[in-house]
Amino acid sequence: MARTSEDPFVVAGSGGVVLGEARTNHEGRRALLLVRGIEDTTELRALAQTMGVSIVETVLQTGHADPRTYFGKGRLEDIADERSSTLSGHPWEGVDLAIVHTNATPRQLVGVSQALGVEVWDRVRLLLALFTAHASSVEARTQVRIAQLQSDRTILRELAQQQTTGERAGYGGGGITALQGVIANLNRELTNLRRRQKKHANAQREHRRQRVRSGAMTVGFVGYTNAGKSSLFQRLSGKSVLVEDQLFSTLETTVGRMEKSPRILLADTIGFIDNIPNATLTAFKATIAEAIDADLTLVLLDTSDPLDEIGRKLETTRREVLERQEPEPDLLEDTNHPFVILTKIDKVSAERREAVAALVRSEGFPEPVVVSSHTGEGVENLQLFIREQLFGAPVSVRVSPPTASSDDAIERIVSEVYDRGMVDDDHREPDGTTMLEVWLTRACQAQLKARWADRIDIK
Ligand SMILES: Nc1nc2c(ncn2[C@@H]2O[C@H](COP(=O)(O)OP(=O)(O)OP(=O)(O)O)[C@@H](O)[C@H]2O)c(=O)[nH]1
Ligand SMILES: [Mg+2]
Repeated sequence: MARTSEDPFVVAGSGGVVLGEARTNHEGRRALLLVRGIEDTTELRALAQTMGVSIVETVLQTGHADPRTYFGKGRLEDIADERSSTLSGHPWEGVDLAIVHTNATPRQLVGVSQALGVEVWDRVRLLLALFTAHASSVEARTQVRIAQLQSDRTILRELAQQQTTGERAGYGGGGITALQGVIANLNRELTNLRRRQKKHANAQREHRRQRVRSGAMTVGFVGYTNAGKSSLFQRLSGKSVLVEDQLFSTLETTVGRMEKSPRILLADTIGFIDNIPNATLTAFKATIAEAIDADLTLVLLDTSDPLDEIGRKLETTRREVLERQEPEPDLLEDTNHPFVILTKIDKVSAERREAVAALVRSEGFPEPVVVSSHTGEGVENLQLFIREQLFGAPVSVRVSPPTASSDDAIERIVSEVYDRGMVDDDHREPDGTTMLEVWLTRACQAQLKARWADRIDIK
């Protein structure tokens, strides 16, 4: 079926509003980038590049953004004329997408699309298209679709509004009734997706509870996208996950055990980026919760980024972590203070590491831990750091032979210690007395002491 510029497909980008299908591959598309005023477009370009979309030209317009069309109607008409009259070989040949360098209002998206006659993305719709392209698990697909539908709905409502006020002629021949039908379908789909997501979140929460009951501790890796979270996760857990030099490779949470530390679970998750509207973020809440409501949250920063970018990313990450931390009294004993890990240190000089560490300290964080997932430098130190944060220093446990009042076999008590902590050293004396070096939480220490008061000694 041919689509006209009245069709919400054109406005709503990859949303698949009507048919429930989403375009996931944008590789090879050609786009114009519309920029209002002097702005740093590096990040948006990186996002476009990650999707294989080439920006053939940046069109600049000075002054403040126009509330209806971002660029102003006259200027957009000029651009539309130039696009429709391009001859073969012109850089604009094959352009079927315009990206506006802002988080646009629905009104602006509709306005620009109408004037140019091509699909229009703003920063948020670009991100949504990217998420849709990268979502591989059911969990990720569900949350991305929710975010996309929410965004589409704002545009459809804008179209409906324009029709009722007579600003705009009928929609695809069906007018306002057709549009309302589309919105109603969309609402139904949203309700179903939310129900599915909630079920999943509940299941995750139950898993977490079980883990806590079994004496496991969780370490969450959070940070800006491309900070090196999945690489470090892989290095520490030995579990294979997707690592790529692109933004938002990871969209879901993966949990794995830290090698040689069976009681410690690591959680790799989706990264952060500046300025995503709350509605979009809410869709990802359940996924990130796993890493943020962990016993220990590690904020990863790419040491090879420019200093001012590191400062900005640290600020974004801190805000996200604080805003999302949900106190769950049945899960957490203590508040969870984030620590900073500086990644990719193989890429920078020693002076540079120090400069970044100084910046982190000046932001009020404790001394950062430095690490390279590629060379392995600092990995052992980080493992030790994680253990110390979760368990405190290892303790010496002495288990003595049975007495008149307590007749449990030594082996019975020793195996309980093994169950609850991580044993580094195990030494047995001829009479069976056993000396253990163990990483044990304070709570576990107290429980063991209470149960075998005269048989167990912990220092
Ligand atoms: N030189 C160097 N590169 C690294 C290191 N760790 C990660 N990288 C590279 O950085 C890029 C991003 O790494 P990922 O581990 O995918 O980063 P992420 O934080 O999981 O990224 P998203 O999931 O996309 O948010 C990849 O190209 C990695 O190879 C490191 O220690 N040294
Ligand atoms: Mg990742």
